[in-house]
Amino acid sequence: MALLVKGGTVVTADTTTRADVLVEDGVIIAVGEGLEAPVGAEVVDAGGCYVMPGGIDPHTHMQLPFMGTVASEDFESGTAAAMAGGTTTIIDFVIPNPKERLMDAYRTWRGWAEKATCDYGFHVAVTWWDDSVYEDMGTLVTEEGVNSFKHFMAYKNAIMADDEILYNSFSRCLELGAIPTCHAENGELVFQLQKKLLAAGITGPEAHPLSRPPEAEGEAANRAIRMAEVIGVPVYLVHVSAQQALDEITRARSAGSRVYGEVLAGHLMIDDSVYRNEDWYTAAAHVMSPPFRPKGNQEALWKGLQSGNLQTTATDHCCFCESQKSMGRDDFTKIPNGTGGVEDRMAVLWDQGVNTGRLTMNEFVAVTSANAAKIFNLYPRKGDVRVGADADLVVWDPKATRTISAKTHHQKVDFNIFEGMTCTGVPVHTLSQGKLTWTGGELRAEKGAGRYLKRPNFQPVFDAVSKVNAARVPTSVAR
Ligand code: URQ
Ligand code: ZN
Ligand code: ZN
Repeated sequence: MALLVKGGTVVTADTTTRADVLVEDGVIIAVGEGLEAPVGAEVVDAGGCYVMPGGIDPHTHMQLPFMGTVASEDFESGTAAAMAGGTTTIIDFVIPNPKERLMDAYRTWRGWAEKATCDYGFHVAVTWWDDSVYEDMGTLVTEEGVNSFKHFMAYKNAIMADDEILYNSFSRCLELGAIPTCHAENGELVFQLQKKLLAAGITGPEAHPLSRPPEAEGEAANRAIRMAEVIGVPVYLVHVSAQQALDEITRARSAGSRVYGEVLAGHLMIDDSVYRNEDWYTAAAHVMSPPFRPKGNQEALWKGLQSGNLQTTATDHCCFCESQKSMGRDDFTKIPNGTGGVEDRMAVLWDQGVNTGRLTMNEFVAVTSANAAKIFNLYPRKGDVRVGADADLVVWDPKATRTISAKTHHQKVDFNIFEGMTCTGVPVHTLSQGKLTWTGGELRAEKGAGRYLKRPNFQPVFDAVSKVNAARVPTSVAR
């Protein structure tokens, strides 16, 4: 069935044009002024609104088993909430336990995600190493359309990847034309600081940021980047939260290294004062890693986006309710790490980015959709408004407002880190695969309608990059 989005202004990462958008069978079939609606077509009035590519959140953890519990948001509720906020694609994470075959974990997560209501992909974490990991990475790239592998440099004695794993996995990524991504915190340093704080009797959530100083992130960011530079592979750093990590990315990029950085909407707007809130749960609800940082880091991260040294925004949507966070009431290291935001990312970034002049509308589209599509090889199927692209669109009313609250959000969690924030500029219609899934305040998400997205590898880019880098690292000493 055809649907015509009429009267809007189409905003992509590159252009701003008065145009109608005609969609049919889940794809965009025409973009232009004065399009007529075919007989029987549904018409969406986009007058006074912007029509943008649906948001892509490259970092979510729906129903993640973690720290002795399972994240409260599942693939059905989390993808529905995403679309209520204008996001139409998520890239989630398969996180094998050490010694668990990657392919087994992948099949488990694929089963969980079958109930997703919007399209989704998976990064796969490398949490251990042996020949089977090497083999499964190959299968995932060549047969399952996985082109990105995650490495947690934090979480010692759990899923932490040490330097040996990083070296083996980054090297395998280069062979396969896949991109390594990293949670960059020095896990050993964090582990030792956690022990020291507990030994000193500091057990509350205020200890969380003290155990994860910016230096722990800056060191790991540099280590991941240097490792990638020597091996000759690009690298993507997730949830960059501190100036110190951004500085490492900026150095590497200005030296021509292919390094990408992601920033969370929360880290752009929230500082570490939340951990000193006298209400235990309010402080614990903000326990995530890397932690919210001291004032000053937020503006530095905005400058990272404005300068192009950070390319994508995400949420790291990983929700735990009060009963779950309370597992750490007597020991902050047992508070499940994670916060939400998949429904709020686009609106808070528009309000604090576009309305303040930090970002143009085109840059907004780049950092909320197009750049993630390009980096993870979904572009232009996703991340653009053009004929042939998927009909994943958001109709954005720049004058409408929404006050964010856990009382009204669609996320399955009893806390919202953006509680009370009033945003000017909100999605009034969201289309996924050409169907209205969010319209007039009504959520029409359909369980299981989401499709798994295969993401081809980057062989051509890697062939070029690896030739350049191979020339830089001698593999034999001239006699
Ligand atoms: O580290 C992550 O990205 C996962 C485990 C979510 N939790 C978090 O605190 N960021
Ligand atoms: Zn992480
Ligand atoms: Zn994460």
